[in-house]
Amino acid sequence: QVDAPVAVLAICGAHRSGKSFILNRLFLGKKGFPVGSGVSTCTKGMWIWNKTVIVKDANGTATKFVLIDTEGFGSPEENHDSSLLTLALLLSSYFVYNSVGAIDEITLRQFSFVSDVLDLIASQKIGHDGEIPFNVFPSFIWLLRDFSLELVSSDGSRMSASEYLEYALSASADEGPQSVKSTIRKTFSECFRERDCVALVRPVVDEKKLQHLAEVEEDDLRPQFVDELSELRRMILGRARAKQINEMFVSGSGILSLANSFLQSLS
Ligand SMILES: Nc1nc2c(ncn2[C@@H]2O[C@H](COP(=O)(O)OP(=O)(O)OP(=O)(O)O)[C@@H](O)[C@H]2O)c(=O)[nH]1
Ligand SMILES: [Mg+2]
Repeated sequence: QVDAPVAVLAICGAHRSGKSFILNRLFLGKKGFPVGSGVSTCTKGMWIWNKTVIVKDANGTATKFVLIDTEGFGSPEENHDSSLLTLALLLSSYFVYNSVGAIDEITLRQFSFVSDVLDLIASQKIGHDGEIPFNVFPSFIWLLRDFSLELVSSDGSRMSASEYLEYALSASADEGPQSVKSTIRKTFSECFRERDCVALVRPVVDEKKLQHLAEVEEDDLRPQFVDELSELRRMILGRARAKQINEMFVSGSGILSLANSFLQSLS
């Protein structure tokens, strides 16, 4: 029913890593997508919040968001990781990738299939002459959770979280240009030209509260976490743009049609 252009924000990443919790705290308050405290997968498949959420930035500019929460990757239960990641990437205009701790090679390999998605898009000739339009892929933010390492390089100089992401993406000298690692890094750089990284500390210290964060009041969260959350919100609003396909803005019903056609292609 939404006629206006909408920004579509999707979150993906490891299962049981606080994806639903962070989406709620960013946009929906204490109530929102279900957050689970046990070991079994909480979010199944893909959930779209049933209202658009209007968020105003510091200048009062309002953006309408459609929020998408997804099932976590690497669940010991059913596994639809690459289909979910593909669908979330194609539907969103802003993509949040959630992982716990440092960026490592195993997590980066999660993106190796993105090059296959690129080939698929090229073969479907979504862009002119099979060229992939820039805005097919969303703005990207890598969210590091429970991050407690010092952000300093080997020569001791400080770096931002985004510089850390670039460092993790830079290929080392002994990697050949055709190696899997190099391909992932190249594809990553080509697809996500607008990319950032934000590190968040543990929201609380107490283990019991950590298991039931959905019930924890904002005042009981660590001040550093609250500050980092505000910075994250500011960053998202600064980068969020309405979803476009081939220069056309997509409305609410357009998102549904897109979801349908992507699902058919994936099937
Ligand atoms: N250590 C830690 N725990 C968190 C954090 N955020 C949420 N949690 C806890 O992690 C558990 C899972 O939170 P969810 O938001 O349901 O995680 P999820 O990634 O959506 O889980 P799935 O939907 O099952 O993939 C809950 O017990 C939360 O209280 C965090 O930043 N750090
Ligand atoms: Mg969840």
